[in-house]
Amino acid sequence: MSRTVRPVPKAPVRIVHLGLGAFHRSHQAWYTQHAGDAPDWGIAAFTGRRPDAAASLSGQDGLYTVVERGDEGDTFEVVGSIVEAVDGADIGRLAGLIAAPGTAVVTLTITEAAYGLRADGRLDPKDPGVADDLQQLKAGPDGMPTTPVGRLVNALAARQAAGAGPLAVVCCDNLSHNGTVARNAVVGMAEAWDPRLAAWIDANVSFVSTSVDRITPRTTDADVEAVTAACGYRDNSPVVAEPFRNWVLSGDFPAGRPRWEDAGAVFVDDIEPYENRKLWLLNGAHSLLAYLGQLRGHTTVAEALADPACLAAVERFWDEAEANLSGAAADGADLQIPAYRVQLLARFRNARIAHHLTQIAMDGSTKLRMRAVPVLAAEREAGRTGEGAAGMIAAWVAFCGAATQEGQAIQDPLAGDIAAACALPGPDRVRALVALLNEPLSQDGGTVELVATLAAGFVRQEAQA
Ligand code: CS2
Repeated sequence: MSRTVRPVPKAPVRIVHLGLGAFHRSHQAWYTQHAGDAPDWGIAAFTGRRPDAAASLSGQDGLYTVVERGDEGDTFEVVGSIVEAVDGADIGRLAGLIAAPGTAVVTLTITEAAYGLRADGRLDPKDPGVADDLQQLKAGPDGMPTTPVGRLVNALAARQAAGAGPLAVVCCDNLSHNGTVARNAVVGMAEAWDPRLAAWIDANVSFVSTSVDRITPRTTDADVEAVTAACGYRDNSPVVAEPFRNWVLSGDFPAGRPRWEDAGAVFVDDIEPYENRKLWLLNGAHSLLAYLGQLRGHTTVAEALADPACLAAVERFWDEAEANLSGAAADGADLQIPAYRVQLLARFRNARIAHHLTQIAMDGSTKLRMRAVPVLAAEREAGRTGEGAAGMIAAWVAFCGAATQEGQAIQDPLAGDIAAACALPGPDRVRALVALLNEPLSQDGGTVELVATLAAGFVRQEAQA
């Protein structure tokens, strides 16, 4: 067992993170701990959807165990790079830290759905969170923005006022062009509040794009017990993750950054090929398994992949994705797609990682826009049916239909629209659901028909099971 404990004294806060959850702790915090200059880079992490995570971590001085769970067994490491864990509602502390000249980097894992953007990538002023936060920001010092983007914009205004200089915002959510998405959200909200702040952000804040990867299921009570048994101490907030990890980054760090490359992070000029490889092959297969697997009665990724029908659907989608992926990076580096696929199957088959399909199924409308739509659109453009990508959308359509019929809530930012679409008769229902993912595809009669036929097949299979 390897145990690395935080150097004493605590590293100074130079990174502020929004979205303190399991993935941040198994990924960016792990990389920061393993950077050669780790003693100079402490993280202050603010909670998002789980405010209790701050209290739990603070109770153990920010320290927690990363359980690296391989096929063969577990290894344990204490990570100490998070030096402050704060309830996200504490916008005063957030503004204070972001206004501090020593703060150089802001990292984000706020979920794909939290950027409040329309399908065209611009700020959606009708998004309830965006609309409410704009009112809060306009209310001045008494305002209490509640979305991560609203809170960040509020804090950047404090940095502008303090004259603390430039910094980098590093988006670590699974979105295509995630740096641009973050920029659109932050600058869009600033523009609607105070155009001078928007101009300052444009001139001083760089938005770094990244592709992040490490399978990190939700921690269970059994995981807590396993750490107690193996390590002899009680950790209320361990994180379980697969041994594999990957971080590709592209962009400027005007105020510096940790030497994450010492821990294996890779810095590139053009991130798109890496981003598409990961989003389409890994995340795409995940979403397909989440919907088709649940329809076929499976609970975890490993279980679903052991079902030949699910595996065949994944392979069909991967063949299409691969046909539309560039096999080389801008510098000519071979992206080794066939080997990447083989490695992914092994990662998914790690049965010691219980990665629940319900966790992946959340926020499907946002995820499928990035995971299925680009492949389907490219296939249609090439004059092919796109049956593999259509199959992922069909599995989602069938899943939404079944959940609605059974009266189960769908966790999705568009849950209301999904419910309204599911109430429509057959062909209209499929068209309306596809339109929530991509309007032009919903106008393509062949695609809608294919999705409808595939979705009907998925439902029938479940009924027979
Ligand atoms: C998953 C991802 O929940 C999901 O949507 O596809 O969280 C996935 O596990 C990570 O991106 C792996 O790096």
